Amino acid sequence: MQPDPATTALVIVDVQNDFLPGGALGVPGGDAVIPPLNRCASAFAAAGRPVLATRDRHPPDHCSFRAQGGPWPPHCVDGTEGFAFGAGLVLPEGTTLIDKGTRADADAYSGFDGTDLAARLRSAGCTGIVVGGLATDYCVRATALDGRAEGLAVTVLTDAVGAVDIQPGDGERALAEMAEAGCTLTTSEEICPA
Ligand code: VGL
Ligand code: ZN
Repeated sequence: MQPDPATTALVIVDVQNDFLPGGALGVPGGDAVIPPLNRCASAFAAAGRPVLATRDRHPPDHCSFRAQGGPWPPHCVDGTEGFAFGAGLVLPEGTTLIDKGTRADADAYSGFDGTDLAARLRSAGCTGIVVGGLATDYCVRATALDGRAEGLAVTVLTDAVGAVDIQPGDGERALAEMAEAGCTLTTSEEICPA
């Protein structure tokens, strides 16, 4: 089932160098998300549908970093190369950027957490989102689940997400959880045929 084109936005989650191979928290094979996301971004923009891109944007002393007692190595520190979008990602003109995790004392996996993403979508008349990016088991999961909690129709592009998989199967479990919460799992081919 195709999402209603008139009211659906594309939300690209955290396709940043630190989540790509070679990055501080690199997702194995993570660059495979870029071609399908580029294709969908271009198709959404051509159809006049909103494209939004989230960024993990941490200060150097962020609470999620090990030095502060958090679980992660330093990553996506504002202004660093790791914070930058992957070089191959092509965001259409007019893409709305959503920064999260910007406060030292609070983490934010979800693109909705502490941001104006929900308000932006509402003001654009969106009742649904199509989600892809990194990482399946963290920020994609949290964004998709929060989208459902916001009452949005949520479609997750299974060929345009990649998992950290700290425990083997984390990505697959996250996808199952998203489906259980009412997200539609499909491929970029279904939504944006090549
Ligand atoms: C993420 C771990 C820490 C993500 C962000 O974007 O999935 N994962 N910060
Ligand atoms: Zn982070």
